[in-house]
Amino acid sequence: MLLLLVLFVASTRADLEMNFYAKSCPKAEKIVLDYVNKHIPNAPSLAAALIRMHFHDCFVRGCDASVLLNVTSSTGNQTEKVAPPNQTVRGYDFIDRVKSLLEAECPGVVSCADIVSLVARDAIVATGGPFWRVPTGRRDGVISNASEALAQIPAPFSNFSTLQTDFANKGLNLKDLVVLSGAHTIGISHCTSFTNRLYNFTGVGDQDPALDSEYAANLKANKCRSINSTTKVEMDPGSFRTFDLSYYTLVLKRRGLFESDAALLTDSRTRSIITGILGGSLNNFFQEFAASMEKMGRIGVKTGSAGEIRKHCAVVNS
Ligand code: HEM
Ligand SMILES: *[C@@H]1O[C@H](CO)[C@@H](O)[C@H](O)[C@H]1NC(C)=O
Ligand SMILES: *[C@@H]1O[C@H](CO)[C@@H](O)[C@H](O)[C@H]1NC(C)=O
Ligand SMILES: *[C@@H]1O[C@H](CO)[C@@H](O)[C@H](O)[C@H]1NC(C)=O
Ligand SMILES: *[C@@H]1O[C@H](CO)[C@@H](O)[C@H](O)[C@H]1NC(C)=O
Ligand SMILES: *[C@@H]1O[C@H](CO)[C@@H](O)[C@H](O)[C@H]1NC(C)=O
Ligand SMILES: *[C@@H]1O[C@H](CO)[C@@H](O)[C@H](O)[C@H]1NC(C)=O
Ligand SMILES: CC(=O)N[C@H]1CO[C@H](CO)[C@@H](O)[C@@H]1O
Repeated sequence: MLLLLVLFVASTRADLEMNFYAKSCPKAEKIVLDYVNKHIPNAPSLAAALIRMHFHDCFVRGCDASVLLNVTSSTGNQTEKVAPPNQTVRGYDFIDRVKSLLEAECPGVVSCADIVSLVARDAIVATGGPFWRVPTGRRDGVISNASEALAQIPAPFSNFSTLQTDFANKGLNLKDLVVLSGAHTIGISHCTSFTNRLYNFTGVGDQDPALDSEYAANLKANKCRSINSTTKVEMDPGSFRTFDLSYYTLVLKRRGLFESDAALLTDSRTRSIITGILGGSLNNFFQEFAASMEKMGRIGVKTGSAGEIRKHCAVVNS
């Protein structure tokens, strides 16, 4: 009895572990890695989309693949996918294709939440970025709620105190905030995510004084010609495919695209983390990034017998 109880407690409160699928699906991680290595080199911009998907997943109900759930017409539930922060998330079909390979190998064993975590890491590595450890054993959630995504995923117009609180609510500190924001060294943004800074910052047709005026003028003259421009821009122009330190250099030059990037300069602690990263080496940044990503990947995870292993990543099992 006691043994059973201990086993029960252990199984419901289990932690993530390295190579969780070693016995249940030994080839799982290799299948993910091979698929990523085969396809990401042809579509390198997806690496940015996939790490962002992982971030958005973890910030709402923990890393439980709730970001992947479709709106269900029967319940009419508005899922995380349709919340404004997610409208620009891409890569859902990439996850679905990895899932079908894993379902063919070991049906009902590998969670969509682990797939999102593994794919994000492998895709960043495949494009020359940092490696981080991805312990596995996450299970999939059964709830996805658009209003929670809107409330819990930081917005591009978030100020320092909002960012600090949003991250602290997920167990992440100021160093994690600065280090993880460094992911903006790759990828693109739609102009609409920041055109208020160019055209109407306080509602009187003004520009954000925290944004370098030359940079603003350039954006207004080229890619982001109106407040409703749907064009996309590189967040780290010139090296948007390279995972390097240039995001931080831009932020210090007041050329971070979002108010959330600029906000990192408004607090002396985060500012000195930035100068520290720039003063150190890229290797140090990669190590810090790895540590913060592993931490992010553990946010609110469901393990043991919590949640389920979805059959299709876009729908809860029936
Ligand atoms: C600190 C709070 C953050 C805010 C406010 C924020 C906001 C945004 C916004 C508004 C975009 C552009 C979306 C678009 O218009 O297409 C974006 C893109 C991106 N974000 Fe963040 N982000 C934050 C943190 C993070 C973190 C923690 C990561 C990953 C570790 C991340 C990774 C990315 C990447 C890679 C892109 C480019 C996506 C692509 O190319 O499709 N961001 N972010
Ligand atoms: C949809 O909403 C119902 C009622 O609030 C809830 O029980 C169910 O878990 C929700 N489904 C998802 C996928 O969030
Ligand atoms: C979604 O979350 C909001 C805010 O927590 C809550 O008020 C609402 O009832 C939830 N919706 C569903 C369908 O559960
Ligand atoms: C930051 O933004 C929040 C939410 O919009 C607001 O309540 C708060 O006053 C702002 N803080 C500062 C210091 O501007
Ligand atoms: C600027 O913002 C103000 C207040 O939100 C709004 O009334 C005005 O129409 C906006 N101007 C433009 C050009 O969008
Ligand atoms: C965007 O704004 C410009 C200038 O205000 C306007 O002429 C144009 O019709 C708008 N486009 C859309 C798609 O709303
Ligand atoms: C989920 O929705 C997308 C479109 O938003 C659709 O292509 C896909 O087939 C749906 N998946 C499932 C399993 O219903
Ligand atoms: C992938 C996905 O579901 N994207 C949706 C994001 O939200 C917009 C607006 O609600 C939808 O049109 C997209 O289909």
